[in-house]
Order: sequence, then structure tokens, then C-alpha cells
Amino acid sequence: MSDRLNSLTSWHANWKGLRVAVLGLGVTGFAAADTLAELGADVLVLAPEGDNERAGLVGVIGARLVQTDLSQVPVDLDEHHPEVLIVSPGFHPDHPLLEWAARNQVTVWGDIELAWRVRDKTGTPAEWILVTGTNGKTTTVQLAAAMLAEAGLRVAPCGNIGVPVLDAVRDPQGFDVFVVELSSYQLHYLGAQAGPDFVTPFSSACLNIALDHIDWHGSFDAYVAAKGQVYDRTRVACVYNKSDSRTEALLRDADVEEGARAIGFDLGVPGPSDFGIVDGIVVDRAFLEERSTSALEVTTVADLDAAGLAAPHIVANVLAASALARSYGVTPAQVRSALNKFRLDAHRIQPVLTRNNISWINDSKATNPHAANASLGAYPSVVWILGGLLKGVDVGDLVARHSDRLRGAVIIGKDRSAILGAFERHAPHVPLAEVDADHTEDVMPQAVDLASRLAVAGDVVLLAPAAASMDQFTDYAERGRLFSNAVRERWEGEADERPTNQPFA
Ligand code: UMA
Repeated sequence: MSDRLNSLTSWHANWKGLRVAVLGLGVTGFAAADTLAELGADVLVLAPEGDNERAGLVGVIGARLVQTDLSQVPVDLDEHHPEVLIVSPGFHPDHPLLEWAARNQVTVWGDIELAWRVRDKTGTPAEWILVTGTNGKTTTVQLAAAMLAEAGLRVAPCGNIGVPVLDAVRDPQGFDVFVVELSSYQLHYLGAQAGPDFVTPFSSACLNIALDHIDWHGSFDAYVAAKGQVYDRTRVACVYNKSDSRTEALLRDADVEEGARAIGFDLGVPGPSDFGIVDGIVVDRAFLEERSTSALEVTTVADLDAAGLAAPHIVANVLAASALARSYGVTPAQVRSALNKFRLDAHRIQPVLTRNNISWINDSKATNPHAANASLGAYPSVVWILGGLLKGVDVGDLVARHSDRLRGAVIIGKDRSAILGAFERHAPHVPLAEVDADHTEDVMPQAVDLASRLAVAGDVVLLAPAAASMDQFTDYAERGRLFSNAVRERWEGEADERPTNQPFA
């Protein structure tokens, strides 16, 4: 990397005239272009044709936009002669424009590295707490942020959660702490950083690791390696999942700062330096002097149940978030008070309604088999609605593991034949129905109709697709909303019943 780039480690450094190319014009690309234009850099944004309303704003912020087919290197990129290229996380590492950058020795930064470099915009920079994992990232980030806020801290949940870290950095009010959700894509680009000013998180967590995003990373090993970057250079606490040996192995191999502690969590009885559960009490056995002989009560599983947080995978998120918050000095009473007020986002094991003693549950957020596994495991008898884009992941194990509790399955989406094959091999006895709809708005009414024919009293009909949604929907939220609408429309005007088949009911 050039001396000039090495020197750019502050908002107040000299960014003027720096030639930058920004790849992509989603939320990340726009935030990067806006930041760099404000800093006086010479910014060229490259995005595919027909991309969104942000296009109209690029000129207004003082950057230049070229909309073109990005599968070829645009002549404008060569002519711009960038000193650095900022890549949006969705771009594959072997994208032709990144190969062009490697050939021409142009430095590539992700948005997280750029945000770290300019983190001192409003004075004392916020501390960063990092969260990654295959599932539960967003919930854990929201939980940890709620706990830190309860302690009176100015906190911003940001990153893959949907708010670019660059937006949090530029917020004029300033923050004490960021809780940053990092995807494996963002970690991949962060791991490739080569500058002198590495991200040094206050604390970090890897919640779990399961098959996901294999098509992007090329292999499971590459995906796991990307996740492991989250722990590097952590200063205070590295939180890992005692029930997921991969997270522990990543921590063992990580290059953390002197004095950083390993804090384990799972649903079992905790050892010293762990968070866990003893007789229905959530306990901290890490952040107290006498941890070899005693523990602190954080909350109870009964209180979590009252807040809708008692499903086992959500309790695991609560434990991880509590560990992160406690590492920052939040008291157990503040953690408990934040938990009592917390409510899960829509589309996460969200009850829609109960009719004829059949409960309809929206877990559209289950975008991979690991997430679907957690919600399937919470119910004894299920009609399962699944399918979409499998992202190169096999659902065979998931089908095999839950075949005994499946009343039936309704299969939607593009990768239906792979799913049908998995049922044929692992659960041939399970009755199947297929939705073959061409239009987005037809998918869920058909799925709901087919599921209602399979379900009997006492069952749960569970939308937990184990797949991404973009083949038929804008995102998982639209998929979940259309499902919930279709369920409600089917029984419009009839009163809801009390659900009898909730997890931990
Ligand atoms: N683009 C291309 N070619 C590509 C990839 C992208 O031209 O090969 C263009 C798109 O047309 C568009 C832009 O790049 O112009 C979009 O960039 P992007 O896909 O990186 O998405 P952003 O809007 O910048 O949002 C990203 C994250 N998206 C992805 O990683 C795919 C958001 O996570 C994140 O909230 C946001 O940055 C802020 O940090 C979403 C996500 O689906 C929720 N994440 C995946 C997940 O959670 O599983 C990783």
C-alpha cells in the first residue's frame, strides 16, 4: 500500500484529491461515496444499470457515477486510475473488477476498514464491539445495544444489521460504543486489509458456525476462516459458544491482544469465566472476582419467557449479548432491566395466528439450514414451509434430523428440485406439496392453502425457509409479510385462538 494510503488513518488526514473507485451503489456504496466526497476525495462510483434512486443523488454529493455492465472492466475505471477501490460486501472476491484491481496493484478496502480509519470524526472515537456468526447476529447486536443503552451509554447498533458503520461514524452527536454486526463478506474484506491501522475491537463474539454462503466464499473452510477474523486484536473479551467447537477453535487460533479474556457461553452449567444457566437462572460466572466459587444472577428463564425470549437459540443470543455488555461494565441489574423491555423483531419465530388449534408461525428470517434447524427443534409436530435460494448449501441433514416431527412440507422457490431430492433420500414418508407460482404475490396464498390441507389440530405451520428469498421476494421481510398476510386473509373476520403450541408453553 502506498505511503499516502498508509497515512490516511484519521478523518482529519489529507484525503483531498485521493482517487477512489466505489463498487456498488447499495447502502454501503452510497455511504462510502458520500463520506469520501465530503473528505474531498475524487470519487467514481460504479454500479450496474437500472440501479435504484440513489443514482440521482451521486452528483449532488459531489461524486461521479458510471452505470454499466460490471462484468467487464469499464473504460472509465482505467481512466480514473484509482489509488484505492472500496468494495461493497456483496461482490464476490473473484469479481472481474476485483481481479482488475489485483492485476493493477490497486488497494482494495471494505467499508469496515474505511469506517475504522475515519472513526475519529466527532472527537473521541467510539469503542467497537463486534458480533458475527451464522445465525442470531442481528438479535444479539440488538440485545447488547439495548443493555449498553440501559447503562446510559450512547450506543449505535450498526453494520450488516442494515446501518453502514460509516453512517454511525458520521452521526454528528457521536457515540460511546458501536455494536457492529459483521457478515462473513465484510470479515473477508477486513481480513485482507494491509494497512498500519488495524481494527482493534473492545470485545468480540462469534455466536455459531454452520453451512451458509458457500457459493460466495467458494468453500466452507474459507467461510469459517473469514468468521475467525472477528477475534483478531480484541482487547478485553472474546465471547465464544461452548457448544460449537468451531468458535472455540477460531478463538484459539486468533491473534488477540495481551490480557483479552476468553468468555464461553451455552445453555448448560457455566464453568469459571463462562455464562450459562443453573436451575432456570441465567448466570454470569465471568465478570466477578470470586468466579471460581460463585456466580452472579443476571435474569431467569421465566422472565425471558415473559419477554418472548425463551426459545433455546434466543436464550443463547441473550447469553452472548450479556457477556458482551458485562465486559463493558454494564451491571447485571441493567442487563435484566433491558431484557425485560426487549421485544424480538418481526419475522423471527413470530406467531401470526392460531385457528382450529393449528398455530401459524413466521420465521422468514431463517435464511439457512442452521437457523431453520433451531426453529424446527422448538416444535413437536410441524408442517414446514421451506425453499428459495439454497446458496450452494445441502438441506439433506436438516430434513433427516427433523423427519420424525414433520407432518408434511410445502416447498417454494427456485431450488425446489434439490429440496425434493433431499426429501426423497432422507424422509420419503413425509407428504410434500410444491408451489409452482410465477408471481411473487401468488406464492404465499398457495403455500398457505397447501399447508392448511396438511396440518391437523396441535400442529404448527412454520415458515422457516432454510434459504434466501431473493428468487421470489425483495428480501426475507417481504417474504414474511406476504406469508403473514396470506394467513390472516384466509381467516379474515374470525377471532384468533390462544396459541397452545408455542415453544416452552
Ligand atoms: N453489486 C453488483 N455486483 C455484485 C454485487 C453487488 O453490481 O456482484 C451491486 C448491486 O447491484 C448494488 C450494490 O452492489 O449496486 C449492492 O451492494 P451489496 O450487495 O454489497 O449490498 P448493500 O446494499 O451495500 O448492503 C450491504 C449488505 N449486503 C450484502 O452483504 C449482500 C447488507 O446486508 C448490510 O446490511 C449493508 O451492506 C450494511 O452493512 C444484507 C445481507 O443480506 C442484510 N447480508 C448477508 C446476510 O446477512 O446473510 C451477508
